[in-house]
Amino acid sequence: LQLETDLRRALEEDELRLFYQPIVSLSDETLLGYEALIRWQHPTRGLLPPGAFLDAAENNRLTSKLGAWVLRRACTDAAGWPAGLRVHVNVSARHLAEEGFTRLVADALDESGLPPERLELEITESTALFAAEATLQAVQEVTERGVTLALDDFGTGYSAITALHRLPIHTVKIDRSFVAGVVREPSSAALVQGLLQLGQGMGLQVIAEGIEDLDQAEWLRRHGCAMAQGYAFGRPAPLPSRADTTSAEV
Ligand code: G
Ligand code: G
Ligand code: MN
Ligand code: NA
Repeated sequence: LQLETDLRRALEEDELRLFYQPIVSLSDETLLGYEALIRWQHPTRGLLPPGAFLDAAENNRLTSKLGAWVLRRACTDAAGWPAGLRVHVNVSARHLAEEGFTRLVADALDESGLPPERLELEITESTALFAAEATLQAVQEVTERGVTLALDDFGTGYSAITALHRLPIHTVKIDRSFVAGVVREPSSAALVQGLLQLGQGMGLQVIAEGIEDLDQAEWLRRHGCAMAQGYAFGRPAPLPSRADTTSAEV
């Protein structure tokens, strides 16, 4: 497949980039950390979003190569940030179930010097569906080290509750498709309130995703959501210089 070949070359030629999107505290808008989001700086097609190439990597050994690159780069970048800031890294279900995954996380942390408590791995609900023994074992091993797990796109899958039940989840990220309507659609509002209660009732951290305006931010704050992410607080962007990240403002 052409895309696969190109992607292998992109890894070798250092064409992949990590963009970072701020995660903030809703009460005072202080910066808590960043989610790493992959991009491909393609030599002829320009900057490509993950949707344009991640699927090509999902069916073969590229998954682990790409995942390893992301983890190493994100940990190295985050090790240079002020000590309070955490980094969120998206991990595919397939990669998590692979044999070397735990070792890779340990190596990425050791090589970068990033304390494990500053790394959060984002998995999707479907990961719980494939929760094979290998997945559960990997999750156990990394969380024992102090790395935390976030359940991404919370509420969109068929297995949200199963995921919460089976995996040691630390954070849930309420999907932006629900957040979008909180101010104007009673059904979205009810859904988000339910997800907030579920998360809080289980003692989890809750992040609302896809906050695009201040009305949404205010609604979520009023309904007890502590953390948020979205264009209202910052778009995914190349890593700010160290000088920029020494300020806690966003
Ligand atoms: O950045 P953007 O909103 O276009 O991301 C689209 C999707 O790609 C999101 O679901 C996000 O979780 C996923 N994604 C982004 N970066 C990575 C990555 O490094 N690894 C994996 N597995 N998924 C990623
Ligand atoms: O699935 P995941 O949550 O990892 O995907 C994050 C994706 O959401 C990224 O592609 C990012 O660019 C996008 N995103 C982040 N904030 C917003 C937002 O406020 N509005 C919209 N429409 N997309 C967002
Ligand atoms: Mn994510
Ligand atoms: Na999401």
